Amino acid sequence: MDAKRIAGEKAVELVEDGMTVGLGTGSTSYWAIQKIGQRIKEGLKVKAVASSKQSESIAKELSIPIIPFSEVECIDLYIDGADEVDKNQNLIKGGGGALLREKILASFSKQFIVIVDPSKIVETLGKFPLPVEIVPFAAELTIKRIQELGCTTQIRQKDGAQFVSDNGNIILDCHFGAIPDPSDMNLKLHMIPGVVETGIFVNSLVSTVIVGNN
Ligand code: A5P
Repeated sequence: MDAKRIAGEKAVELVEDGMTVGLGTGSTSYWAIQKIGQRIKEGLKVKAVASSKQSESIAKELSIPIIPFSEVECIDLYIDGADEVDKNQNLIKGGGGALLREKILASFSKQFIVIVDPSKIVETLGKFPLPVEIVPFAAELTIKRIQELGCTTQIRQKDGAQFVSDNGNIILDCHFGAIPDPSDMNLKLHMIPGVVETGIFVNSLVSTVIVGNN
């Protein structure tokens, strides 16, 4: 079986009746969402919140009850993928462009379960371009400040047009090569006005990393 599927389905074993579950975004989370849908058909009683419009629509097709954030008291379990996981369980996320909503969910969850295939495990973060969400206003100036931190940047495109996040913002892919101190880089990026969120998820947000092996 596909390693992403193995990781996604393993994480869903942690889901229990009565929980509010956070649904991640991407091709690994897809399998977790499918499995939750299957367990609901078998009688599991949960509510869910989604980290993206894409995951919300997959969940709705599977009749997973999605509740508005105004009704969320806490998220018991948030299951999501990652683009890189370093030896200290710091992450890069946002390959799908949903990093802001994903970080909000991770920070409000009692447990954040990261699901990956072995290719995502790295010694040091940064080979994968770091996604940073920035506001469109004066984006050129914000980008200059980000580049001063030692990276080259690309404004994310999709289907020949500028990618727009679910929050109406730009995603800037930042090529650092290596990010030896993820926590420090996250802080430095957050100091720049115009930066909304970064794809660095520091290890204090992470409860468990499940690596699927096939
Ligand atoms: C979405 O914005 C991302 O954070 C994904 O969780 C990440 O890109 C992993 O995606 P895959 O599971 O598709 O590799």
